[in-house]
Amino acid sequence: MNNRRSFLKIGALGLGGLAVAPTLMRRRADASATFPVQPGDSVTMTPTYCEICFWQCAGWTFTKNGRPWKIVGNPDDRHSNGRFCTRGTGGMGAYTDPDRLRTPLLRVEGPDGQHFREATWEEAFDYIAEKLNHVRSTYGGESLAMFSHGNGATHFKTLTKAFGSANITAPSYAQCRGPRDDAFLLTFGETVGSPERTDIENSRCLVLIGSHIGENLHNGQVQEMATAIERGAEIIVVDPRFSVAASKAKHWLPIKPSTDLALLLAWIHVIVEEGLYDREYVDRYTTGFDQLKAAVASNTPEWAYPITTLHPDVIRETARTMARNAPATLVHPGRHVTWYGDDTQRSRAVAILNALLGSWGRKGGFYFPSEVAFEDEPHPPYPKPRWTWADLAPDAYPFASSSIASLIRDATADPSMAPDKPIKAWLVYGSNLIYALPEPEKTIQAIQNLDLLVAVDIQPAEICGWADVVLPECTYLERYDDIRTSPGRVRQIALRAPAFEPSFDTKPAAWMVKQLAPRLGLEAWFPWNDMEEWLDRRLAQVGSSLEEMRRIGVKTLDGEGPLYLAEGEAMEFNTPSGRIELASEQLAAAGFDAVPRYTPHDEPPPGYYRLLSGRSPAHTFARTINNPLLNEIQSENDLWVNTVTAEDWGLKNGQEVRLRNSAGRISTFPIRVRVTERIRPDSLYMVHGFGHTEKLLTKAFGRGADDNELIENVKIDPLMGATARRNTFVTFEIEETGVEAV
Ligand SMILES: Nc1nc2c(c(=O)[nH]1)N[C@H]1C(S)=C(S)[C@@H](COP(=O)(O)OP(=O)(O)OC[C@H]3O[C@@H](n4cnc5c(=O)[nH]c(N)nc54)[C@H](O)[C@@H]3O)O[C@H]1N2
Ligand SMILES: Nc1nc2c(c(=O)[nH]1)N[C@H]1C(S)=C(S)[C@@H](COP(=O)(O)OP(=O)(O)OC[C@H]3O[C@@H](n4cnc5c(=O)[nH]c(N)nc54)[C@H](O)[C@@H]3O)O[C@H]1N2
Ligand code: SF4
Ligand SMILES: [Mo]
Repeated sequence: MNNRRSFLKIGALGLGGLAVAPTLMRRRADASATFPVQPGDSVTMTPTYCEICFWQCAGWTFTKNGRPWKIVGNPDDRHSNGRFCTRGTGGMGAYTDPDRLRTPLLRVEGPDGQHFREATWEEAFDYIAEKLNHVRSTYGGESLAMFSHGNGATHFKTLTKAFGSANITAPSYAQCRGPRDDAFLLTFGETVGSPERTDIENSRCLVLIGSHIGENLHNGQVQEMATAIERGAEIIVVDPRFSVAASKAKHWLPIKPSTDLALLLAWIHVIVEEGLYDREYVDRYTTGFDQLKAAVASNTPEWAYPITTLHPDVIRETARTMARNAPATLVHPGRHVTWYGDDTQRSRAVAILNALLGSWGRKGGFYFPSEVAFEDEPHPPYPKPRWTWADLAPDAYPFASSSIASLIRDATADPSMAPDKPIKAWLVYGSNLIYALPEPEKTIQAIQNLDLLVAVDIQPAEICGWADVVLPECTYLERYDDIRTSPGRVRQIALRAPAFEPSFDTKPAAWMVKQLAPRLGLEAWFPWNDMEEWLDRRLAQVGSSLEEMRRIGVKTLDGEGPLYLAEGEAMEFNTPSGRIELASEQLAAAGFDAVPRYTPHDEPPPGYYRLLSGRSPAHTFARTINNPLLNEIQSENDLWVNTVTAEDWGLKNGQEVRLRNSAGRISTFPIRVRVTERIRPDSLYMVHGFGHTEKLLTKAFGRGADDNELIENVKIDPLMGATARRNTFVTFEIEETGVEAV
């Protein structure tokens, strides 16, 4: 207990906004017993940006006498404002975890079947090169697919393109924010990006539809929400569960899950019918208003009531609250939006609602971000692939703006989908596909069809167990990576530099790629010796240098654009009409609804409940469960069960149950029940990422349950191919007591 407290306390000190200059650091340290630096201690601080999630906060890694000490936010950084979240503060645990991968591993055939043996890097690279060269000469370079998540993948992506493949993908599109991005592209001609261009801190009314900010701990966003609340913003939360965000809200709308589109259409109806929309904005910037008005004419709050279970008075009152605060009303677009299969259309409704309120390009709504872009070093042109992922299902998903990881997986699993486009090798960098893609049995089936699976990871994640070759990467605290350039209110760059030498026999991805490239005849694409040289040249493009960035960590460059539209400013949107498209001709032309239309989703069979999932503030997906610092805060997930449901089943708080989905699949591990009023009786909830099956993850193995193995009835968004995962219906397996439902 004590340990846990003192760990959080270091984080809390980070929250105070630590001075970055070493001298100031020391002065503070001397003045305060909470910084136990003794005279003669040697303290180093090295800039980094966090890899524990994809918000990429910039901070400083501190060592004391050569030992890991702490990580704190960089006050100059607009992602963190000098404060790291719980997970980022616990990032040191990724470095100290004794369960880390230590050396390359090769799958070999022995007398007792297959096993891994430790290999040298030379052996690993030679093996990979032999297999990849064979794939290229037999099938073509296109037959390599790369899955990645994380900035460390930069050079592996270059390698994949140079090899002749455009099949580069990530679960952050079709399993995460793809539908939102495509809906905003269709409506405004631009995506909301990451970090989102949401002007939360200036919002006077913030509407969160399932976005559980506060548990979803994207740092700057949480801080902005706290600021907005302090300034008196009205918060409206739509969630079947009383989330942390709901506890800060003026209105909590405990919607029946899967019916949000009906609520959105009813809100649009009220705003249109009561004339509450921003007329001048709608006239100046939008098209399709009349079509929208006609389409939502029957979507009254009374119509939405039996669908959503939300009272018409509440729907009207919240719509008027939004209008009263507009344009500083932000209907948050969400991030993880792959829910029910009509997710792009639901996100379209969110975009349309924002357009009616005039919040796009307005203070307190969506600002216009600025970004830094680096030129690549001169290199030979990439070979032009004869086919890409888009050709795997040429007639499907016409609005997919990015590659669909699940489609590439499915085509690998079922080569008859595209017999002349075989996928024969996977390079998986920093993505535990067994947990990130739904229907893991399909992922495993796909893997059976491969000539080669290479997994690059820092820990023995489940995907490694399926690999032919496992390449152990050193953690983000032990390496350089590409410069962080993500968009924001200002043009900022951040450096990640190593605070430690790589542990064991681990190496950075950049080094791996440099060794592999010549074995594949691709060295011309990597005209540098090491990352220091590469970064220094890259930084010169913006008048900086590695030396400067090592000193300051974060740099704000000139040249940011205006954040908001000026009064009456003309603007051409990047849509076919050049305007914000309330009705979308593009969608109509492709046979889809020009204005979103509600259609009901599947209902749980009797005795079953809808399984919902989300985030814990202490963890990121499946990747941090084994981190010793974060595992100490939370080592397993629990199952939220409404009091009434618990009574029906005779369930007690803390009791262990397994779950069975409607296809009969039973969870591998049991999960503890949390009896609570904070969730609707028709739903259950758990945090994603637990229930690990890999024994080498000693702290994560068998703790809690894995939502992903239970996901069934996956619906694919016909517009862009996202895999919706909330049509999963589960019931309780109570072996221990044999209690039956009453
Ligand atoms: N069932 C279900 N599926 C989901 C989600 C869900 O909520 N439920 N969420 C979806 C969403 S929103 C997203 S964005 C995706 C996330 O999908 P992923 O990012 O693929 O998530 P993880 O399963 O955490 O896998 C990350 C892997 O990267 C490894 N790793 C960590 N640091 C490093 C590093 O520095 N270098 C290398 N080489 N590897 C590293 C970790 O050990 C881990 O194996 O998942 C999606 N899938
Ligand atoms: N701590 C932490 N923070 C994270 C991450 C992490 O792993 N850990 N991951 C980051 C990433 S990549 C992403 S994409 C985001 C994901 O975070 P978000 O985009 O905020 O959330 P979701 O996972 O889509 O939604 C979870 C919430 O939706 C509610 N919900 C479930 N069904 C419905 C429904 O039908 N209607 C409505 N209105 N609500 C519903 C759930 O009760 C839950 O509160 O989080 C980011 N932040
Ligand atoms: S939000 Fe937290 S985990 Fe994510 S990058 Fe920032 S500090 Fe790291
Ligand atoms: Mo995500």
